[in-house]
Amino acid sequence: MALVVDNGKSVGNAPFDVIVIGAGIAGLYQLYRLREIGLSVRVFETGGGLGGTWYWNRYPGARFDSESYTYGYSFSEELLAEWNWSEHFAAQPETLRYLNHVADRFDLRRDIQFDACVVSAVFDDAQRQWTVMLDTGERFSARFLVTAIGPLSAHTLPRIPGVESFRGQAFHTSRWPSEPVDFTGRKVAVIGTGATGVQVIQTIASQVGELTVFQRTPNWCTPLHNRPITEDEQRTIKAGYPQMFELLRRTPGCYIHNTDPRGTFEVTPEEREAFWEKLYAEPGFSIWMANFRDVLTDPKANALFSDFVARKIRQRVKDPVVAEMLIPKCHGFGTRRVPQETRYYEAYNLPHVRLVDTRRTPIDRITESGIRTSVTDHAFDMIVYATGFDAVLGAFERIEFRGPDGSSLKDHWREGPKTYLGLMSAGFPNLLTIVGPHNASTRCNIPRCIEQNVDWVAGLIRDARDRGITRVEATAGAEAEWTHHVQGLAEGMLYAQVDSWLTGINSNVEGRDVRRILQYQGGAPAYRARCDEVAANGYAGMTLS
Ligand code: NA7
Repeated sequence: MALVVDNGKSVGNAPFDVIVIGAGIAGLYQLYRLREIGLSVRVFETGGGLGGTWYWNRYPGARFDSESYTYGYSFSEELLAEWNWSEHFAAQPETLRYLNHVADRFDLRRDIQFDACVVSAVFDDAQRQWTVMLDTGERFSARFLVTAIGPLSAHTLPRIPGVESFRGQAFHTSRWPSEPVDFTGRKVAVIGTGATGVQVIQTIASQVGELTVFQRTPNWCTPLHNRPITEDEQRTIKAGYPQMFELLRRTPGCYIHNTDPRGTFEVTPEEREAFWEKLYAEPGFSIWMANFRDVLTDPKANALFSDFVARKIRQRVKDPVVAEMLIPKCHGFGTRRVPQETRYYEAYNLPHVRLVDTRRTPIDRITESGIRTSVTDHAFDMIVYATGFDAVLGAFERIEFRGPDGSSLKDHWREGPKTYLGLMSAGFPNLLTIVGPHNASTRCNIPRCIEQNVDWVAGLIRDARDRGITRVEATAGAEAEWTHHVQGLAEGMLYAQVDSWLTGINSNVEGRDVRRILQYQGGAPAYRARCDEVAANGYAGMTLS
């Protein structure tokens, strides 16, 4: 095999057409599509197995909030026909089995290199190719580089002194061990009450000896209403796939739920209450996605609905002091990610479950034996860090991307991401950032937006190959226009006025204290239309040579 030579030094085997970073849902499907058009592809995956999110997040209680059958890949009728989801909202082991099944069925593994962590990627303009370096020092080159690194993959431990000093067991939820963890009789602390913390807490509460939850900010959690899929439902789901995917193409977030066209104050108080009761009894995200059209934009509508959910929390939590601690006071419903729960609030009615408000009694440090707050020392056998991710940007910053003039992507995005279609950045040719910032995918039933991103990127690379084009790059003007457009779409949205990972805030990471517009808020149909228009117009906004 020919060697690529760089300044007289061998840098690896013959270049691939495309290198993909990440073997999660996006990377697997990108590999499938690129191989289908006859390209040589190598996927590098940090994990020891495939699945991305579903490989790493194997903590107790991890499961979908999207209906299972809306989440699976849609590209293969045979796959849709043969796979039976067992529950309306499948748990992590089933999803990981599904992704492994997909990889085997389409023979994807042979192009994936596991335990391969990419640390840098440098573009050589003379060769018109990227060279990526792994943490082992090995280097590989390709004409195109596709990042499929996920918006929630760079996990973060809390910036609290003493994290390394704890002598008991400690796990971040996104680095959960593969062997079973026994909670029986143990004193367990959970730090964090986001979507992950909620799933962990409700699952382990009945297994532990004692559970202490350290909550900094409560979230508005609503019932998931999960249940098994019956045989009749299975048949109906499979027969209805074409219509369902058609519906998902029309809704803003590619969920089966669509915004109610009515305004909150256009109906009588009785109608409103009945509608909200109905939503509260419905499965999944309908309460967030199919609510009145103004609940996420009009502060008065939002406050009224937040009051409704607060009443539910008060009804479900026996101790009124604890109930008040669990009701968010500094942000309205749906302005942060809504955790979906199953008897989460009832967990706080158990005698061995305690809630600590870390705003009132901050965590001073982690000690050898547990957690020291401003008022006392708590002893634990185990600490679970459900402290989340350096969302959207973190995974990009953990790899050093350098364009042809040596400038880094991190510097280019220092004041916030600058992209074209959330898929490219000016100054970084042949780099395609699927599911990256400013892309519809981070506000989406993610596999649906992943499929759109991947198909678009595969189309671009195929067209480039067919036309003998070896370099594609977003223009600075197109990047500025798209970035401005994305920022404008977020104006007036209540979520943009609140701290959370959706706005890029993370107290555990230096510099993540300024809110950023990270997501495209125009809805997946408009995003898809714009991407299609760009392609149809000969990749307007890009230079191709
Ligand atoms: P999230 O939603 O970012 O939640 C992290 C939680 O950890 C949240 O409650 C944080 O409180 C808390 N946290 C983080 N750092 C600290 C420190 N230093 N001290 C106390 N508490 C802390 O991550 P998840 O994993 O739950 O969910 C991420 C997404 O994955 C989720 O939205 C789904 O889409 C899938 P805070 O709210 O910042 O006050």
